Amino acid sequence: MAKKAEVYKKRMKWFHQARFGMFIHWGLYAIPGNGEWIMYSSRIPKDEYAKLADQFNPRKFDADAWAGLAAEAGMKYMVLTTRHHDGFCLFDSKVSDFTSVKTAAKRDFVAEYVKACRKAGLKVGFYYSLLDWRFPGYWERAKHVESSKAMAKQYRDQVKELLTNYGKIDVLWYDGGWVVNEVEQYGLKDGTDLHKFWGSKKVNAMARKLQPGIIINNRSAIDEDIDTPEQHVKASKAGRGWETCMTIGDGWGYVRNNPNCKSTLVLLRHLINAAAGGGNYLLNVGPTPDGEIRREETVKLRKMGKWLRTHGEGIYGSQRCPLSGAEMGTWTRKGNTGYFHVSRWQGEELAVPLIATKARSATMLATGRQVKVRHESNGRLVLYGLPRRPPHPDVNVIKVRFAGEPKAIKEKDKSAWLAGDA
Ligand code: FHN
Repeated sequence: MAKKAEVYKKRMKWFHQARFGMFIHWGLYAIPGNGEWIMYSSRIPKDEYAKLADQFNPRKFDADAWAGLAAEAGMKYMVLTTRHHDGFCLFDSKVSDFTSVKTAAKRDFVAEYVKACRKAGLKVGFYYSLLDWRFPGYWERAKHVESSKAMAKQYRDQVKELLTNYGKIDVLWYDGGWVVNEVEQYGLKDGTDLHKFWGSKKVNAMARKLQPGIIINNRSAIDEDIDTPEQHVKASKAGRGWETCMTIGDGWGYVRNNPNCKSTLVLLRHLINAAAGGGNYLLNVGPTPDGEIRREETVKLRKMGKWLRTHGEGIYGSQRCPLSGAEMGTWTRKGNTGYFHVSRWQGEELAVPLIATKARSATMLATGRQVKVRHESNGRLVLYGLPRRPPHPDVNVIKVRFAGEPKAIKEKDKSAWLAGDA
């Protein structure tokens, strides 16, 4: 057991340090411009949808520009949809003609992406959908048994191609490891045996043999290395890696009219909350049919990168922190140092309750200037001598050096604070 835990800890080391990655959903679905589910949502017949491959020739695709933006945003790894549910591959495959190499583009976008990631010093992640909507056996297994088997075989063959043909790969990001009506069609109560249909235990063992340090997510019907909450931040149990994935606007793939974009502050809060729980934030972009990342996404990612250059100390490699900042902010930790990420700036003084560990000193990360500290009854830590106006418009970080690992006070008598003698 100890050996397995040691191997896992070593595998996860860079991931915990990284904290922040770029998710990229890009493929034929960018052409209609209403997200990556368009083929199913509009029930576009397979042959009609396949004609999009004749138009897919993105002249502005520049993998170095994508990787450059990710690095500028402070991201440390990237995950690209090598093949989504529509079955179209952005890589060369011996088991499919529905690829960007064998159609209009005549390019292996995955190869260009991998080269650019490495050139930018980023870790390389592959998203791969086990399911493929083009197989009738995905929808009606009983009626199309051979088709469902062929779909599972395609998965096994293509993961082998992806992990053999492109050098060192750091993350295998599975998706679509579910099936339709799993109880009726497979007699499965909760999908726990679904890995038998896919053969994912054997595939993942092969993946680890081909790529010894690879991190595999929990979406091939096996838990593997990391949990993957989607569009919300939810920390896994201590010791278990996890990564929340989110979009900036509506849809993962390109959505031409996309008014519902999150603010930079909201995106930063998600990153901070993930770091506070010891997890990562995989933030998605959906490039245009021509291969460009939209301005709405670029602007926000650049702002996040600028913030991280001054405030990233409390994010990269941060640990879980038991301190509560209530609605004022969020704590992360590194050893005996706490980082209080404040997005509601009160002014020259700020009092944070229920802190058991004595604070020795504090500084503002944005300015490097000292902040005065005072402990009061019921563990109230008063931070004062702060600038009246927030140095950064979105989130400001107060770095607090504690006398030991910061611990929280558990309120025994919920009324004690009223008299100030908790
Ligand atoms: O169906 C996919 C969806 O298109 C998208 O790829 C997300 C990203 O995690 N995963 C699935 C929905 O959970």
